[in-house]
Formats: sequence, structure tokens, C-alpha cells
Amino acid sequence: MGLNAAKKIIKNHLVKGEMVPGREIAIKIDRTLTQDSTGTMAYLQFEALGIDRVKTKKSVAFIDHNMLQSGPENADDHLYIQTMAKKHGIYFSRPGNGICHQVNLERFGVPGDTLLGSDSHTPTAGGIGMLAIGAGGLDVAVAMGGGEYYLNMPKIVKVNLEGKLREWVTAKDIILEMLKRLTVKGGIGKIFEYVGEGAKTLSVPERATITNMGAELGATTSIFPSDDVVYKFLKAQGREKDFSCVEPDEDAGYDEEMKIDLSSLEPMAACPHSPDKVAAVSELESIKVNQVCIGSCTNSSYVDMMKVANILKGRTVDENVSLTISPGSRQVLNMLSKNGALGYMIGAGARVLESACGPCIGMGQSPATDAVSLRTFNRNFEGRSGTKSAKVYLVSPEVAAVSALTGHITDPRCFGKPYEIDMPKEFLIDDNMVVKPSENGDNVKIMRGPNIKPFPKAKPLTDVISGKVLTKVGNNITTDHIMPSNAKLLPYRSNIPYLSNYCLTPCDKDFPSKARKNSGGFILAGENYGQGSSREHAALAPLYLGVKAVFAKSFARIHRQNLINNGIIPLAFKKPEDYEDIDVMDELEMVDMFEQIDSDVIVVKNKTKNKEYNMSFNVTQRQRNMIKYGGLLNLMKEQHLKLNI
Ligand code: MIC
Ligand code: SF4
Repeated sequence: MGLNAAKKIIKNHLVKGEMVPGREIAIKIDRTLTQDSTGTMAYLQFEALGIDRVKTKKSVAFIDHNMLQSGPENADDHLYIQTMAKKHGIYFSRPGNGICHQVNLERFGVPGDTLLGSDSHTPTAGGIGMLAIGAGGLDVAVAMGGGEYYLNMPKIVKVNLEGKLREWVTAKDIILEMLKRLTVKGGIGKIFEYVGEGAKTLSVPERATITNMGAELGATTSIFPSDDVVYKFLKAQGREKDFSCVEPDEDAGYDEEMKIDLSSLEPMAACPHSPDKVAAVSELESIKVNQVCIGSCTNSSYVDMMKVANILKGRTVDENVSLTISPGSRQVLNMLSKNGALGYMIGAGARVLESACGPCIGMGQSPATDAVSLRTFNRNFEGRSGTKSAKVYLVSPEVAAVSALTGHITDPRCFGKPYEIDMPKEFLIDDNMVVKPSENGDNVKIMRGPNIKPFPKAKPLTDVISGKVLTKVGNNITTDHIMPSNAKLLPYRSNIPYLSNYCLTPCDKDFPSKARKNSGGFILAGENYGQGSSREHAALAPLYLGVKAVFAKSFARIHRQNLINNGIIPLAFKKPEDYEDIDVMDELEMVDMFEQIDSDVIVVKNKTKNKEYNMSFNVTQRQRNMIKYGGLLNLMKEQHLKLNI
């Protein structure tokens, strides 16, 4: 049987293990990406590794998240990252150059290569046939230092796209259909490979919208084969030299298969407060809209923006709607300014924001109390917009733009003929906002602002672990719940002591004080704990507060690894009903841990209820070692790597 595209790339990069689903493999990482909100921590960890220069083909540091500068903190972090990049051989994409995933597609991504990024939407690059994976900052730091990346070999799922999208139906609707069918945990342990006649009809930005939101399925990554469409895109970016063809063999085998008939889809929306609460736009038309935000790494390409501009041209945004538009990159923004499309947006009353994440990560533009906000983004978790009572719907740029004009959620099919926008034959290319690293970093001084605090270090395993259950939370708790991000908190991404005051507070406002009072303890959670962002802060803040283990029905991939990397034990209930039995402030204990840590089942005693539970600890030997030695850095130290810790 032949190989699919994902397996071809994995095979080319395989350093350890066999490509058997579920087994641990290690792959070589060609390229890395960081952004600023996870980057400061990743670079602090890189410094701890004591490696002079990055060992990848290319590593890029982007500034796109923490762009509001209402005090010195964010600007200080930018400076730290910029000087770190200069010194250690990393390219630096300056603030204003655009959202990391969009700029990566345009200027850096290379089909057939591997990319590890400290952001969960790194798989966007699967749109040009990269094997692109999101990870915690520490894993990315290790990859920058030349270390391989460990993961369990995912199942490869063939998604056969048949037919062609109808008018006004978009790539966003394809991925919303996937979310509707599979839910936010349907992709765990999987790579989705999109093939078929329908896939060939999709442009690179359309493909990237789909691979981007594969993160919302919980997938390891998503990929489209690199074909003629990718070649044309790279050629238009002046990068045809970076092209290589990565297509599945004719007789390629897959672990699972599914199909979507593109011609059967209609415009859809993800309703509050989860990307998998999908409904047809036509059923939501009575809902009045207060805010519309167009942009984010999901839908901010040149073509998306041109469609929006044409819908808005010569019209006025409804008087009760605030419309914001953030073009995904400076390339996009500059092209819109040169061809006049920016004028259509401004003329209609749009509030044009800089090329950055902006409202997607709550960096400004929080909606009014109880407001309905329509966004072309990828996440609509409760409170992420900065307004807890706001109701956020995720839609395509077309639905967003039309609804901004009508003032209520509107099926764009009533709008007449859609605007056909061709992919440019040549994009406007100017890399003057990418700073090259110095040839020799010796003389580069690292600028470290006062807000940059050392990160907490895990401690080696002890034979007895005991403590109280500090909080009990439900299913699908996101990293936005565990470590909220908004305009007020993002400036403290390099200050864990400060951030820890807000840890888990959206679920339990007393969590930090309970943790402090009890000198740490445990977290009890339902299914898919830690879904969403790759932010390591969702492990570092609990570590700082003394959390020793998390007991959950199941975990999301990146967060589980972040816990292990930081020496916190993630344990899954063997019998999910045991979750019901445990209450907050129950006293739990694990004994003989030096022995138990090597077993797949760990026994947890509930001293308050006088009961015992079997918890599954189904991890690799390497992960066990991380827990034994107190996290990845300590494990590496143990393995005699030169470290500055
Ligand atoms: C997000 O979309 O939640 C973020 C902000 O991009 C995160 C990274 C972070 O928390 O800094 C992500 O997706 O990994
Ligand atoms: Fe930025 Fe939003 Fe994309 Fe995260 S999801 S990288 S915050 S635009």
C-alpha cells in the first residue's frame, strides 16, 4: 500500500519509533515559529538550554498578539524577543508585519518541511503542504536547539472532498461542517488529510482556513497535499524555489476515511460558546448583531479581504453595528491600500485595525454587555472576547460583511451574485519588516524589562503525593479558563507570579487563594481538559501555585504535554463515574510513587471518603522520566545537556 502525504513527511523526518498509530515517535523539526504571547516564555526556556544559535533551517519570532501598549510591559517583551532573536540566529517579524500564521504562509512556509510553533494554530501551514504542529514553548525551545519533537503517531484520516462549493458557501463552512460532525474532541490523536476533486478546487487561503481550525477539532494537525495550487501560490509570492510536490500515492492507505460533498453545504455559524455548536445561518437570521469583527489567522487573507471590501463598497454599516477589520498581514493591508479596496472599507464605516490578532485574543474591542458579536475567528469560548456576557458567533467573512450591513445575522445568499476575486498572479512582496539575525551574536545585549520574571521550575517526584482537591470543573475546560488572556493579562505573560492570581478564576474565583492556603493540591476535571491554546502558562501558573496532579476524564493533546513538561501528573479516570464521587476539599493521597510511576495505572486514595480510584497513566517512558526528574528541563539536565538552570 502506498503512503499518504502526511506519512511521507513523517517518514522523511522520523528519528525514532515506528509509524504505528498510538506509538511514540520522534521527528526532526526543520522550522520553528513563535509569537510574542508564548514567545517570551519560550525564549526564557531556550536561554535555560544554554545553546548559542538555533539549529533549525529557519526559526522566526513574530510579534502579533500583545500589541496594545498601555504600559511598558508588552513593549519590553517585544524588545526582549527582538534581542534574543538577533543574538541566537532567529528571524524577527516586527510588530505590524502581520499575524504569524498568515505571514508564515506568505513568506516562510515550505511544503514537505516540518514546522513546530508555540501556537495552537500552527497547522495553518498545512494549507501549503507542511507538517505543522502546535506545541508548548518548552517543546519549541528544544526544537530550536536541534532536539527532536516527540509525539504519539496519530491516525491519518482521509477527508475526501467531493463536488464544488455553491455560491456564498466558503471554506469556513467546510471546517464548521467538520466541527459539527466530530466536535471539539473529535480530532484528538488524528491528522486530517484533505484530498479529492473538491480539495483541488480550493485555493491556498481557503485550505489554510480549514487546516487552521483543525486545531478546534483537537487534531494533531491537518494537511492538504502540495500540488499545482500551492505552486501557483508560492510563485505569486516569488517563492517557487520553495515548492516541492507532496501528494499521496495513488494507492495510499489511511487509518480512517470520511467524505464531505461540498455542493451540499450551506453558510453556517458556530454558536456561543463553542466552535462545535454549529447551526445553519438561515436558522439564525432573527438575531440582531451589535459587533462584527473580520480578521484573525483563520480568515484574513487578501482574497477574504477583497470579498469583504466589495460587499461593503458604496454601502454603510448598520447604525447599531461596530465593524472592525484586521487584515492578516502587512502584505494584505498594503495591497488593499494600493488597489483602493481599503477605501471601500473605510467608506462603509469599518474600523480598520492593525494587522494583528487584536479582538481574537481580547486585545481590545470587547463587546458591550450581553452583545452579539459575529466574528470570522476560530474560537468563541465564553469570556475570550473580554466580555463574559457577550455571545460570539463564528462565521465566514461573507456572512460577517453582509450581516454588518443588515444589522442581523444574514444568509448572504439573499445578497445577489457573489463577487469573484481571483488569486493575484503576483503578491506585493516586501520583507523589509523582517529583521535578520546577526552573523555572530556575541555582541548583542539582551534587553530584559523588569516585568520579565524567572519561570517556575518543577521539582523531582516524591514517593508520597498528598493534598486537597482545590477545584472541580466540568467538560471541555479551555486554556482560556485555566489561564485567561485579555488586554489586562497578556502583558504579564512573562510574569507567572502575577498571572497565577487569575489561574482558573473564570471557573472558580477562589482557586488561587485556595491553592495558596493549602500549599497546592489537585485539580479535578471532566473531558478534554485544556483544549484550545498551546499556552504553557496554563501549566506554569498551576505549577507556581503548587498543583501536583490533574485528575480528568480526558485531556487535550498540547495541554497534557505541557503539564508533563512541567512535572505535573495528568491522570485520567479509569472509571469516569469516579469523578462524581470526589468533592472539593477531599484529601487525596498517592503512595509508593517511585514504583507506581512506572505503571499504567496509579492508585489514588481518597482519605476523606475512604475510597480508592484507579487512574490511567498511559504515557511513554520518556514522559514518565519527565515526571520522575521534574519536567523536561530537569530530564535534559539529567541527560547531561549543558544547561543554565
Ligand atoms: C489563541 O488563539 O488562543 C492564542 C492566543 O493564539 C494561543 C497562544 C497563546 O495563548 O498565547 C494559541 O492558540 O496557542
Ligand atoms: Fe492570533 Fe487569534 Fe490566531 Fe490565536 S487564533 S494566533 S489569537 S489570530
